[in-house]
Amino acid sequence: SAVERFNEAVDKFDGDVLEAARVEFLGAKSGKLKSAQKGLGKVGKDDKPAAGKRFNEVKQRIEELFESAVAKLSQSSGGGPASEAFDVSLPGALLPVGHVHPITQTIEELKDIMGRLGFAAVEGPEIEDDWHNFEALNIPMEHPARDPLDNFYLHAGAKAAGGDMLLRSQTSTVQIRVMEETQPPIRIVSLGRVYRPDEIDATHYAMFHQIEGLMIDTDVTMADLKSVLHLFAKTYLGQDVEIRFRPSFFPFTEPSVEVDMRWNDTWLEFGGAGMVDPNVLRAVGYDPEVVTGFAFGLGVERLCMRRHGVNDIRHLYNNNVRFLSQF
Ligand code: FA5
Repeated sequence: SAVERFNEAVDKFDGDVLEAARVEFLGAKSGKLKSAQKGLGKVGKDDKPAAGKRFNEVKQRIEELFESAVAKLSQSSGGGPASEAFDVSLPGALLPVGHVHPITQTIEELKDIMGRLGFAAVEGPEIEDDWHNFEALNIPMEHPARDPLDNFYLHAGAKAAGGDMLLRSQTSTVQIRVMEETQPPIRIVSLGRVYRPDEIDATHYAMFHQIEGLMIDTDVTMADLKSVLHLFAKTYLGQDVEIRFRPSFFPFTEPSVEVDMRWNDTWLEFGGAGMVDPNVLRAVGYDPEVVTGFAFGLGVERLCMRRHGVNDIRHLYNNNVRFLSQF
């Protein structure tokens, strides 16, 4: 019966059953071995050596059973009965939980806002060729925007047909890629990284993100651009935000504007916009007599910083957990 009781404890993986079995057989006061030991005193003189020997064998066997049961129960790892011994009601150890980076959060939110305005999110490559970053955007060979001091060109070996490869300096490249593959009407946004060897300060970084919007259809006007940017800004920054267009120049839009937003009494530049230049429409095989469109490109970091009151772009990229865990 000792074998059965100790096996039962092991099968059930139950320390209480094991303890009860220990008390029953090995208990110092009233365990079965103890009473057997007491019984030895009453055995006749001739039988004593044999009885003593038998007692010691039984005692040793039971002690072995007990020790092996203890050993089995203390192997708590592994599957099977071990998981039954795991106390699910114990509070777990709290591990530090990470945060989605504020720029990633911003990108998701901006995508969502533009999605509700009917703009589908698309992506383009960060390593671009001359055609998509410059040529098709009406930036000819001699244009200063191509200056090696203003761009991250890849090593001399990385040439595409017609020019050097580079890290894209603007998400406007994606406009070209989408128009090359799709016929109007088009309504897309593209959010992603761009690279410029700018001097780093509170509002400039050498890698940052832009949100690019593009709408092409038969009679898109500047009024459409303005109302889309208005809705976008109000949804992201709040109903109090004001928006202002200043005349500007971009090779790929005509007319072009700089987009400022006023919030808490200051005007801030967020990006550029305009009506897609007929030369760009022609470069992708559209007829500018038939379709028109607008495009805009805004700095994602600037939007995020404005919304959350971050006063230095470097905070976003220092990987300081005390900063990041606030988002
Ligand atoms: C452009 O990049 C144009 N592609 C925008 C555009 C798109 C115009 C479509 C017309 C039609 P710009 O170089 O001004 O424009 O940059 C746009 C925005 O990116 C800036 O207003 C700013 O918010 C952000 N930006 C520019 N440089 C940096 C930088 N170094 N660090 C952080 N943000 C920057």
